[in-house]
Amino acid sequence: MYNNILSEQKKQINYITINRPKQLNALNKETIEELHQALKVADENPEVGVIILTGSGDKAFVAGADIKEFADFSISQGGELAMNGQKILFSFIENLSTPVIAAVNGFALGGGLELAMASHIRVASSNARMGLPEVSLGVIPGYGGTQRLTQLVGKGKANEMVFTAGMIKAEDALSWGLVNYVVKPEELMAKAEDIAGRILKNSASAISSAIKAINANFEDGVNGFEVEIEEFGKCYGTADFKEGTTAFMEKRKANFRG
Ligand code: CO8
Repeated sequence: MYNNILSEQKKQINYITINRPKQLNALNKETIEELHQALKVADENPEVGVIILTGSGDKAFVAGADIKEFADFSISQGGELAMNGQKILFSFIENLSTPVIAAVNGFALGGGLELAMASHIRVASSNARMGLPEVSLGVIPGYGGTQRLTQLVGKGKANEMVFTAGMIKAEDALSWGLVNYVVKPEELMAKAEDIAGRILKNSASAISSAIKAINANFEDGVNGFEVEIEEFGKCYGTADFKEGTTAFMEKRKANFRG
């Protein structure tokens, strides 16, 4: 069905793997479109509670946008590239109602790090290397990197990472707050699944509301507190709210996904 990615569902987790190992999983146009499609399908499937995104092979999560494909673009094509990519993949992921965990299994560079940063949670293997090398190519990060890196690590560290175009090690990414956990490569998927399992115990509709409220903090001209109030109110109309509160009164575990 897809040429550049694999999408597989086990229990309530949808695994999406970028599968161009010979190109270190670089994101060409077709891969971006396929990722959009697979994420949309997973998000709309009520059987899916968490999406785990990773790269094929043991070397790279994603080594960036496919440089070979974009090297001769004009100004307008460059702008369009960034705008379309942000719309169909990077902002799209951030605003999905299903949580996305990026399992960063190696190089996450340029568009690859931007993909991990657009995901809701990041776990990295100890061999992962992260960076935004765009200025070494004469461009800047165009898939939301200047914004999301600054949100995650603060302006000073973001400036350093973007201006130097350098790579940082997984341990540094952890201490900077760029990733949530660093584990041995062989433990990466288990760690992502452990987080997924803890998410899956909870109300999918409440998590979807939480994503909207948290994201609202970063939207221009939007009052996040107001979005929180609105989403909080909406929860009262859900079956999950009834189940969660009833289970508490009955001193049993809530069964949200039965
Ligand atoms: N795009 C296309 N192909 C890639 C990319 C990429 N981003 N990264 C790696 N590859 C390919 C290599 O060309 C090579 O292919 P081949 O065997 O046909 O020559 C294959 O993957 C294996 O790579 P290497 O032999 O280089 O592997 P190494 O282990 O020696 O090095 C590195 C690994 C350090 C990750 C190295 O591959 C590298 O530096 N890659 C590029 C990283 C990069 O700069 N990424 C950011 C891209 S820019 C971006 O994402 C924003 C969009 C900018 C638009 C482009 C403007 C020109």
